[in-house]
Amino acid sequence: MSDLATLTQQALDEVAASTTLAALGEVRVRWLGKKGLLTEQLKSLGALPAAERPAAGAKINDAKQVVQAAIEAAEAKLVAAEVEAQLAAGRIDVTATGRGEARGGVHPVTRARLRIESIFRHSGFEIATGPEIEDDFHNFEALNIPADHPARAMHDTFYFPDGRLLRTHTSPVQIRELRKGRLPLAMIMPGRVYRCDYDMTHSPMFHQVEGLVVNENVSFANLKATLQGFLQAYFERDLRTRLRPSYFPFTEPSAEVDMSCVFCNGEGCRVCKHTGWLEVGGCGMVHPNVFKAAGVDAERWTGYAFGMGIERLAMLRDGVSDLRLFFESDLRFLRQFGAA
Ligand code: 2NL
Repeated sequence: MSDLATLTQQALDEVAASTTLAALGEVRVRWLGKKGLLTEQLKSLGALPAAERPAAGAKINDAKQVVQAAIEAAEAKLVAAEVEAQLAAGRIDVTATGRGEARGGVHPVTRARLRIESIFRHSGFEIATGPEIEDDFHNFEALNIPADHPARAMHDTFYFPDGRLLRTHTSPVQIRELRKGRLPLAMIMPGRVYRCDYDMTHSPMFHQVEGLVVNENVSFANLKATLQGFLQAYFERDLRTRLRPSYFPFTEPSAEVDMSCVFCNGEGCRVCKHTGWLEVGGCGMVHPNVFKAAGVDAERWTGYAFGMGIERLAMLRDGVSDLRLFFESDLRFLRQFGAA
């Protein structure tokens, strides 16, 4: 029985050396299992004289108890360590500095529209909006564009099966406002418009801003002054404007609006094709037929109207050379405007 102490110490050493619960389980089986090394000692009791057996048996059971207790203590430690490790792995430092949030931003076309709205609002214009799905009357008929008019083909209109359409300009909003009969008025109508067209300089959806001023004795000179004042405010510099005779069914007389080139100050460069001028829109005096369709007394009231492309204004101010960049949602482009 002298080697019982040695065996016990050996078992305790193995318990101490076990660094995992699995290893500890193996130690338990090796020493305390049915065929364990300490359990086997009980079988050797038969070789002893009967008088010595009880004392020897008690010693073996004591040894088993010591090893059993050591295993349980080691097991408790390993379980506690495992729980600690799991907690540490899932720990969140609530005092850590945040990574910051991507805040998003305003699209360059929207920024241009807001800038345009602000300038006109400061000179007494109201801002009106209307539906993007329109009917033939508001988009064409009331604007002096009858069914057989070549301007209809020009507009490349998107039609719905029921005859309604995506508005090709924001003029129908002006018809809706005129029909409310609240005169005099000074308004701009910004918004999305649609034409079946796509290349370097055309997008099937783009933005337009139209303006309309109706009062007694409104003149072509008032129109030119408004456009000149707006363009100077928008581009933040002195520039010249020029009205070139043109044709629109809804205005008479009609003109194209040119401004001196903002890149060369009218000297001539690649952007203005060496003319010194950039075309930025169209305008004219409201045609009597438009007033008639809108229920406005053309004998008493006069009006001017104009239209400009918002993308065109944004491109010229921000130096963007391809219209399509506005519609591709490329963050490398958008981030240059503080957007996205
Ligand atoms: C352009 C030309 C223009 C108008 C729009 C208008 C609206 C009514 C009556 C008369 Cl209700 N005119 N709008 C007039 C002249 C030109 O737009 O080049 N736009 C981008």
